[in-house]
Amino acid sequence: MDAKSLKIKAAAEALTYVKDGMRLGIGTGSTAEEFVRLLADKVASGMNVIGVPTSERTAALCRELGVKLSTLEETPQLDLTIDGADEVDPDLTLIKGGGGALLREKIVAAASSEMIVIADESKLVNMLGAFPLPIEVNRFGLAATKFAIEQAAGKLGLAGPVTLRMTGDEAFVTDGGHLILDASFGRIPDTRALSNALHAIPGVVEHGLFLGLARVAILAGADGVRTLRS
Ligand code: ABF
Repeated sequence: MDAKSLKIKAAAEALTYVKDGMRLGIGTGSTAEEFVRLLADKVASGMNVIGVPTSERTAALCRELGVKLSTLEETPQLDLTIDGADEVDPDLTLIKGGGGALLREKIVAAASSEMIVIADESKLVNMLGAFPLPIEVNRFGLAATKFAIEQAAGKLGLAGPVTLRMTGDEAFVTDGGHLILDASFGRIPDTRALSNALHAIPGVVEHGLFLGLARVAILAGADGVRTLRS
């Protein structure tokens, strides 16, 4: 089964958790886009939901397909967020941010009573870290922040290249106007310690480790859909 079909299967299963009247957080990435397409079909046939998008890209797709949008200013509490991930571990700790939307994704997930992750089963790993950890940073003091990240990681026994994400010749800029450093530290045995260490660095806006946010992961594979709960 091809990757797109797996994403559609995971998205379709997630849609069964969506009930009429819900306030939804809507994720970013190719799997979340499949969810938006299926949700739009439900909306077209009469389901009434509002969505808070986690990126401008997702907002544009929702508008195009007729999914009604809100903001966290208008709707500060959400019922359910559905989003993709770059890696998922068995405790449902995640690495996110490969799509560059981690800050809004984390704010939206934290504003939701529940978060469901949708992915193909290749995203499930025993220990996070093969996927480089995205870290959203302020533009000011970039080199100092990068140095501080390397130092903090070193104290936890983590090392590896920390590189500025680029789009062609230009630095990639997030929807919030920040930059992203991708940290290739390899396997991360203590995600809580790394999370705390990164949060202690002033230039770090947010990082892509999602701890304690996802309660359900829907993972699609050739043999069917598996639902993991934390
Ligand atoms: C977002 O999209 C991210 O946090 C993650 O980086 C990415 C996953 O994308 P895809 O579903 O395209 O693999 O959810």
